[in-house]
Parts: sequence; C-alpha cells; structure tokens
Amino acid sequence: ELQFPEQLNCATELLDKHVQEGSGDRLCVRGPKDNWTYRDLLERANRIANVLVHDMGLVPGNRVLLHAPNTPMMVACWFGIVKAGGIVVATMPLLRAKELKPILEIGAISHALCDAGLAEELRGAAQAVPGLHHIRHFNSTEADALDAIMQDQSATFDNVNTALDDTCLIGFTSGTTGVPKATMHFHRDVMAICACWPRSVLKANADDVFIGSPPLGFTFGLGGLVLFPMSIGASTVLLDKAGPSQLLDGIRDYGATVVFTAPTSYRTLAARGDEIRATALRKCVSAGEALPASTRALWREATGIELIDGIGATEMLHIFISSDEHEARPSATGKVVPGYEARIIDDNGQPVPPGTVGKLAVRGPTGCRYLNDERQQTYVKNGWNVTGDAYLMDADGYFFYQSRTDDMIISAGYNIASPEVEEGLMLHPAVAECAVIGVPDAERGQIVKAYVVLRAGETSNADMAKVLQDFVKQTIAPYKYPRAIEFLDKLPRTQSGKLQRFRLRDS
Ligand code: 3SK
Repeated sequence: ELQFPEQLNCATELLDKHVQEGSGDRLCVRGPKDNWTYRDLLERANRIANVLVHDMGLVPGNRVLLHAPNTPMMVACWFGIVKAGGIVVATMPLLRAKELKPILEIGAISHALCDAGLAEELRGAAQAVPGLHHIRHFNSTEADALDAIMQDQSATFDNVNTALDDTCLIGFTSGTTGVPKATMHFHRDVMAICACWPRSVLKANADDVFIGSPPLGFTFGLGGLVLFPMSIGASTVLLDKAGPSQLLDGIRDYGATVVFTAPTSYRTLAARGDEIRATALRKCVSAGEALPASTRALWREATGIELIDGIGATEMLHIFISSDEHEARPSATGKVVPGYEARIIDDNGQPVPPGTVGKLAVRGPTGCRYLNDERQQTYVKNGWNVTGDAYLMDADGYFFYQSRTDDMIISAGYNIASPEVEEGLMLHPAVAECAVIGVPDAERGQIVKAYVVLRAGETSNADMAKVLQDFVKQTIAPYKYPRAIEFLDKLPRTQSGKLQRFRLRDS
C-alpha cells in the first residue's frame, strides 16, 4: 500500500528535493543544446513559475497547454506549471490547429507555453477558442518570449501547497470516434507510477542515462524520459527528433544506458546491432504497441539485450503489465506490475478462466478519470478499468495480447482513430466517400489503409493516391496519413446503409 502525505506537490518530490538533499550538481536533463544539472533545471522551473504567476496571471487549478518537441525547456515549463499549482496539458508536437482546437476546448485551457517553432498551429487553433488568453512562446530570441522575460524573474519559488489529490496533469488520448478524451491525474498518481513499475521491473539507478523517442505529450514518454529518471536522481537525454538513426547517435554520444521506444524502432535499429553492442545500453523498454515475439528475438540476437515489454494506458498514466528482462517470455507482455491487479473478463464483466480470451481489466493506485466524458461509464466498470485490448492470461499469470476490441489503429506506437483520417480525406474535393482501417504491417505493427470512392470524373491512380496522402498530412498530424490507399467503386454497406468495416478487414 502506497502512503503519501495529504499535502503533496510532485514537483517538490521530483525536483526540489534533489537540490535540498545535496544532489543539485548532478546532471539532470540534456539535449543537443543544453546540459542542465538538477540545480539548473530547478532555477529555470522557478523562473517560469514566477512568470506564470506574476506575468501571466496563473492561479492554482488553471490549465496550461504545453506544446513543444521534447527539449529540456519543455521539462522546465512542465515543472514551472506544476510548481505554480497549474495543470499541465502536454500535447504531441505534430498536432495541427484542427487537432489542437478540441483539446483547448475540452481542456478549458486558459494559458499556453508553446515552442516558437509550433506557434502557427497554436495560433490557428486559439483564434476560435475564446478562453485562451495568455500565450508565451519559448526557444525564441524575441524580446517578449518566455526565454527573455524569465530572466527578470526570481530563481526561487515557494511551490504551491497542493493536496495529494489535486489534478496536476491532463493527458489527452484519441478516442475511437476521433473525439479526444481528457484523462485527469493527481500529484499522487505521478508519485505512484514512479513507485511501481520502475522499482519492480525497470530497476534503474542514479547513474543510468535515459533516452527515448516517445513525445512528452504521451504519458509513456513523460514517465520514461522525465518522471522515472528524476525520481531516482538519474539523467535524461531529450531529442527533438528521435527517429531510429538519431536515437542510435544519441545512445552513443550521451552514453545512454536505458532506452524507451516502440517495437517499430527496435526492428529498424536491430540492423545496426553491432553499433548498439559498442554502446553502454543495458535496458531497452518497448511499449505503445504490441511487441511481436519475432521482434523480441531479433533484438536479443542483434544486441544481446532482452527487451522489457509493457502495456500501459493514458487512462492509467503508465505501465501496469510488464516483466523484467529475466522473467520475460516470448509472446507475453508480462505479469501484472506489483501494486496493480489485472484480470480477463467476459462481456458481462465476469472473470474468465486462465487460457480464455477476454477483455483486459485493471485496477491499482492510478486509474481513469475522464474529464466531463460519458465514456467514463464504459471504461470503468465495478471499479475495474476496462481497456480496449483483448488478452488472455495463462496459468502462470502471464498476459498475452490478442487484438484491440475497438476501432483504434495502433501504428508504430501512435494511436490513430479511423474517423479522424476519414474526416481528413473527406475534405478533399475529389473524395466522394471513404473508410479507413488498420492493416497488419511487418514494420509498424499496423498501418492506416484508406478505401476511397472518388467523385465522378476523377482518376484513380498512383498520382491521385499521392495527392490524397499529401493532403491528409497537411490537415492532421502527418503520422496519421494513410500509407495505403485502395480505390473502390463503392464501399460495402448494409441494406440500411451502415458501413461494414469488417468486410474491408477481411478483403
Ligand atoms: O502502452 C501504452 O500505450 C502506454 C500508454 C500510456 C502510458 C504508458 C504506456 C506504456
């Protein structure tokens, strides 16, 4: 049973404490342009907290959009917001104005800290959202940028005395219908995830150097690349671009020992196993998408390192099923993480015997609290969080992924809702109707495939497919574009006109 004090600010525990306890000179967060110690990060976070309060009028409980690629400055902003009692809403850097707008609306965002390079998309979204009054840009040389005005603020700040169950972050997750869901997490949830999976499965130490690819707007990245290393006084490397080759360069150049990325990236990097063997890498975490047994074996053979697989959810904040490198079994995600309980249930919510496929349900110190969303009733049933995954558990308590139970497409670790891609395609004047599904792919797990019916007079050929792909990339986050397009004369529908996605899947 985890015990936390009634008054708890997770920024105090993860950042201030290291400096108070004499570890201020240890390296904390690094990037291509920065090498900050815990003291450097603390001073910057304090200045930002002062800007938020004194210049931007933030009061505890205000929601602050944090829109940036993974950089040390993004981490300073994250802690500045939490210190000031604000609620961080960190978003994926690739999101377009169209995708940011519902986040601003659902999240009732009043303030934003945004990387200057992403200002245009935020401006586009903010125009239509009256509640967002206070925006500051960073990583900029402008006189009114956060970088300049924080210099005039004090480098000390008394953290707001938040309660353990005050919300400190809202994680957005794409709903299967394309309408994003906001999940609220408390200060104690942040401390709970640091106390569970990292201690019982990851077992890293203060000399480890963390690195990885998931954006901090995805709680997989926030935990793996910020909260977990900082909870043990380790250092972390943030790369704003973290494709496989940049990741390998980073692992080598910074002497990284712990990496977080998705199976797709491990499959690509396995081809450079000899180079990985020459680095200090010792722990490799795979999550965000199901890990095929072949990828586990490929990585072990190429590098000599056994992958640590895991499944988590934005709703649960982080990983709840996983096994360390010594207990891993081929094809299994792992066992339930100590502190959590997991079971497989049938359609009536009743547990099924080992070896039977059903829905994965989980409960523990963190759990789903959607903000103003009726989907809460579907996700949480009888106190159990019912995920969208079909699993089976064997007699030894190992959990084996089978499939999704909904229409979510998971490609290279990204969650993509079919309707969102369909909507993006439908905006093109040549498209009469379309349907989008996920199809298996050796490289990315699944890819987005669109079936498109063109308007009369339009020509279905490779050029048209390319035009539509480029169009979607301009409208929504580029990673969601349909990598495969097939043209049809008409879509399969029931007599009442309902789209039969399963017939596309089986075709
Ligand atoms: O497995 C996932 O997709 C996940 C989601 C949120 C946080 C952590 C993880 C591993």
